[in-house]
Amino acid sequence: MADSNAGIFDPDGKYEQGVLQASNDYPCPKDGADFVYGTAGFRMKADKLTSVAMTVGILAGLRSRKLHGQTIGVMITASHNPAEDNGVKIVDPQGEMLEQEWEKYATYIANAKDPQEAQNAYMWMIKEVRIDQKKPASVIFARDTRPSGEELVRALKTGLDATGVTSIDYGILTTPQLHYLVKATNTKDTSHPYGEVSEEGYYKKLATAFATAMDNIKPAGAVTVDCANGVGAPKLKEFLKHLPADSINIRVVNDNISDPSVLNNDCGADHVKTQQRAPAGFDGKAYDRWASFDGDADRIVYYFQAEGSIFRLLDGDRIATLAANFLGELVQKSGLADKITMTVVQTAYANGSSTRYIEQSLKLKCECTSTGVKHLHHVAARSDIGVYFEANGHGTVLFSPQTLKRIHTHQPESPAQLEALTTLRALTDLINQTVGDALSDFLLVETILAHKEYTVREWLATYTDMPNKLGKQRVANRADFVTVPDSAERKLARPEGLQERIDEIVAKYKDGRCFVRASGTEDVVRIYGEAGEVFDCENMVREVGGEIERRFGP
Ligand code: NG1
Ligand code: ZN
Repeated sequence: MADSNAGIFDPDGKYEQGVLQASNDYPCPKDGADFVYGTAGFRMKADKLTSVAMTVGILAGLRSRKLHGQTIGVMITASHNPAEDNGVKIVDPQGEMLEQEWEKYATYIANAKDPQEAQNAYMWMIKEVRIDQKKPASVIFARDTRPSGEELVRALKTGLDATGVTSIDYGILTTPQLHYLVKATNTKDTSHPYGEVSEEGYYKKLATAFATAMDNIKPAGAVTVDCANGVGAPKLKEFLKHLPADSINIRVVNDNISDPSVLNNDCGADHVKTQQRAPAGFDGKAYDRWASFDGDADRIVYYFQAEGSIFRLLDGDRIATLAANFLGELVQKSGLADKITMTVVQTAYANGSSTRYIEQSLKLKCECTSTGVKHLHHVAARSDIGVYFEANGHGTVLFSPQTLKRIHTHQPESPAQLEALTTLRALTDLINQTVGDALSDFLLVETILAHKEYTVREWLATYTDMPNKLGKQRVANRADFVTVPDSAERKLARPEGLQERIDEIVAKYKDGRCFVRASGTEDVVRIYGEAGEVFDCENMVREVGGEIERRFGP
């Protein structure tokens, strides 16, 4: 598995030559694909991505050199997208997403049209970002189960080797496991090591925390997990080997990773959330608890069927509210209520009822950010405890360094305080601090349901979702749709006059809310609406969509 390249210095322009050679081996496609490093890194049809993977190797090495040799991660995955797609994304030293400033450098070097341009781009960056090529560079990488990952790894490795980067190939992992390893690697020799630097260490950390959190608690009954026929399946099974046999009653389905065509096909978190439908192979009886991971296991949603086969979704908003509620109780019961505050961070796609429940019932501060987890993560990191989730099931809970210290040094004044504090401490280890993690979030939800003795019925009853609809519309140019700064994408500044027209339409419907923004991952604009009644909601979204099609359609 491990493999390294000890070359460090470039006194004779060896790396510059390397870039030239690597770009010869992996030339940019002739049709001049316009590569953009977006919210999810580079993502497209896998066969268009080889040259990009090579340039990501070069860039990740530069990023590491710039950060004095701290280890950078590269993950090869296209998450919930179809099997023929793939993606490459860079992970910063604490396991967070690549700094925004560097996204444009990634885009710049990926679009170099020939080897000479690639070399020029490399040398320009050395100057522009002031990179000391004598500094060491270290990168670790992994991929999901997509067959195209093997070729992309070869391309990536070519970029790394060409520029003298020490690298380790971790083979097939979930996205959050790679994030974990990056943080664990960079904190290894510090006073706060994140965990053992191995896949095994990841399982051990979660298993120990889960066992502590569930000490003397009866598990919450049977649960079935749909793994989208992706990497989550083998990794969840591997994790289960680390738990005592009776600690969880679980069945793993959609676990076929040998046939790439079934990956994310009619199954997985994205399918369940967007289609509002159970996955292929669903055989649940009324009120059976099910969960779905996405293709790289960084998203999770829960769901069940109520009487009369009515499908009920427990999405990211539900996980956020459940987690915020439980963590709030633990903080209070531990005697820390006056020392630790909590914020919930959502996007405009969060159901309005969840926001009202957070503010009015849980009495917590709720913030709304632009779409994309890096925005949520950033805002959540400002709080003592920041709970953040996108409605689609990507999210986690962040504990600030001072909060972690408080939780770990607090002296309980009663056995009840000690009990709550022990669970709270375990949760700080159970919850992935780098990124949304389906496996870690799954264990968190299972822990909470067990503690609260909730079935899916009680969980759903905490509040009632507003009827909602997520529509999309193709337009001539989605770049024409620009949102008002600091509006968390809830209002359009352009095209001129459109927002006023949307406001007029929304005003016709009781408790209506509707906003439009350009998708960052698809060539469409998204139209999200909520209203007091289902048919009002449908009509409102249809009317707004019609208006956009008429005036701005392709
Ligand atoms: P876009 O296509 O920009 O709406 C989608 C999701 C985001 C996020 C990104 C990255 C919705 C409405 N949008 O973004 O939440 O997950 O993909 O994968 O779910
Ligand atoms: Zn994903």
